[in-house]
Amino acid sequence: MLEPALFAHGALEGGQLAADISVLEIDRVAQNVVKSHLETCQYTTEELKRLAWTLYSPEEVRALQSKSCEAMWQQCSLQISNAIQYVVEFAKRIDGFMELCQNDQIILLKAGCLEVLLIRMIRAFNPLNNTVLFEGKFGGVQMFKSLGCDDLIGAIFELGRTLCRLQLSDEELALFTAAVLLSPDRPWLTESKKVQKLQDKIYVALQHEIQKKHSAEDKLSKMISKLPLMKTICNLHLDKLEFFRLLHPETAMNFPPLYKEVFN
Ligand code: CLR
Repeated sequence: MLEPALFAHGALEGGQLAADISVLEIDRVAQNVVKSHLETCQYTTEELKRLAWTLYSPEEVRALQSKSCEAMWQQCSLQISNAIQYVVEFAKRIDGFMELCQNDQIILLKAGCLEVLLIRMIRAFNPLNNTVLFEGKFGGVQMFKSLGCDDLIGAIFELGRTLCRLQLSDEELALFTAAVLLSPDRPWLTESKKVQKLQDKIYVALQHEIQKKHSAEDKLSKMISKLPLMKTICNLHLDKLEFFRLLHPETAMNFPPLYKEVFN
């Protein structure tokens, strides 16, 4: 469903679309997207490298596990909310995004920001010991036990592992997240043609970037093949949130405003 029109029309193979967009323009797109990503990625690669082996101790993990479900949801929504702010800033810096009507900007961000976060997660994910960065330290799935969402957490970690296997560079990550954000098939878009044009250019730039090292067709299709799992995770998250709201309306009311707005 999220498969770019590029593939559907065979434009990538034929070079038809690539020919319409000049090399210069593609370079400009790539530079802008990569710069925007690096400016808004929350943690530098060096910072993450340094943190990678800062693990929660077993006692700290136990402390997290014995928190109430409400307290843990509150903590997670705060972290997610902080991370979303950087994704919003990323979107704003992508050439063309601010030229879309405000309605479409909001639709794209609401629909795409969790997917972008899940892709960005690989920077803060250590596949060697299956841990993720949470509030300054790395920990495994057990950390999130008190949420009572083992299936959701399991799916997020599984995605982390499979995405890490692709060994995406920051450039590839930047362009992939931009392409996901600029998905023309989000419901209720008013100018999806404009979004499509932006996404096409980004996918061509991504293909160029991958080609520097690999066979682009192969890696790009592997990247795109992870989109359905991301969609599943987003829907599962919404289900869990809805259920949580029913059980704990007061806590849900006090979730960070940005988290509420995006997942209302
Ligand atoms: C993703 C990449 C961002 C920084 C960041 C911030 C918050 C992290 C998130 C990353 C990864 C997923 C994460 C989240 C906080 C809670 C969430 C660890 C590293 C876990 C999977 C729990 C989700 C619980 C839901 C029920 C809300 O640049």
